[in-house]
Amino acid sequence: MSTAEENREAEAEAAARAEASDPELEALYRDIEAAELRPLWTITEQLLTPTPRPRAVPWLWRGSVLRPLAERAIRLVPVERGGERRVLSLTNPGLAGRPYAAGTLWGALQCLGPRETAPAHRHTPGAIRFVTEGEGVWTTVNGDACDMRPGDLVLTPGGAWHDHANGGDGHMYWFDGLDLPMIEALDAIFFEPHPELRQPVEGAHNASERRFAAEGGASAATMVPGAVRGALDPEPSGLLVYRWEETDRRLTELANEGEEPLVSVEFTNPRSGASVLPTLSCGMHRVRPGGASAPVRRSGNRVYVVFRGAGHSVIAGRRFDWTAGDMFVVPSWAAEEHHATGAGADLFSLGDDPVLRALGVFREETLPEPQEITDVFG
Ligand code: GTQ
Ligand code: FE2
Repeated sequence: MSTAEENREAEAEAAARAEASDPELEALYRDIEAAELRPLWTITEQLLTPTPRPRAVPWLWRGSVLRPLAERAIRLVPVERGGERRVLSLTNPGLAGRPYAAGTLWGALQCLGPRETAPAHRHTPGAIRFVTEGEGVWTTVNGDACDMRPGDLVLTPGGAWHDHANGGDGHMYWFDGLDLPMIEALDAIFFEPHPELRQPVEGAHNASERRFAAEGGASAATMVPGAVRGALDPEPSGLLVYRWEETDRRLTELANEGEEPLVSVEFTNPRSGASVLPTLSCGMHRVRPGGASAPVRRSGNRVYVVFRGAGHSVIAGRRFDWTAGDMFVVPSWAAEEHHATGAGADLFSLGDDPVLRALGVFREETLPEPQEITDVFG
């Protein structure tokens, strides 16, 4: 340390001592606090951090833990009376018990047993469903019954009536993603139960899908390579279901075009090209075996669901090994890179970036070097 630095430090210490022992100054701080005020100069470093400091931590929930717990809940907890929705919410240990995957995102595993119905209701938070396992369930959205199969994405936009009905004899499991914490932060939560357990279904199932096909919906309009960057739309997508066959086809095409270790599509509102909901983006990522995706970090939170395959991700220097059925969260500004083994892997992602992009605060950067792994999760 130079003499100048030593002097400066000594001066600062002396000033702090003087402040601490100045009765007039102490009285000022007491009176400020008593008046329900806070002096910015004592808290500015906590508030205006150089980069985002999310309280949520990188975390992973294993399907091998989630799935048996959901199965036990199917056996023990009724869903129709009192039970409402049988949902296990991903609860990030950094969030002091709040039931959120990240500060802005709700993520959960929902399940239904044979012939069960999760009662109809509507709320201001918007939701997406990504099916992981099972068949026979449809989600009815404003009278349109959307059949759900593994790999399908189903939207229940904010304000839309929705219920989930299992018409079959099997168990069904899917990932729920909601903007609930965002809408809560905006003090804008409204919820309303429907007078009936199931809302009436108008006509044949999958009306939005047929309407979109009849309008000549080119498959290109339902997803774009990479991510939606520009278009903003306060309206959610009118197309309520995105089929796995189409997603798989687009990913296969993209993977065949090049050699990149990771190819991505984002699901889009076919009318505007914007993200599927005004608050939420959904994507699907195919990780080639052997390679490693470029290390990137972004502002905004993401939740991933491993749909197919196995591999690991390095998140903020920590290695998270995963396999199909696992779910993990990448909090804002944590660096992430993905590796797949075997035949490669498909990762579904949920993000809050449409909101950040709309407000002009989204940032993304690629790091020059792969991350050093300092720790292994779990
Ligand atoms: O299925 O309607 O995970 O309202 C959280 C809130 C699912 C749903 C969740 C919900 C739902
Ligand atoms: Fe709901």
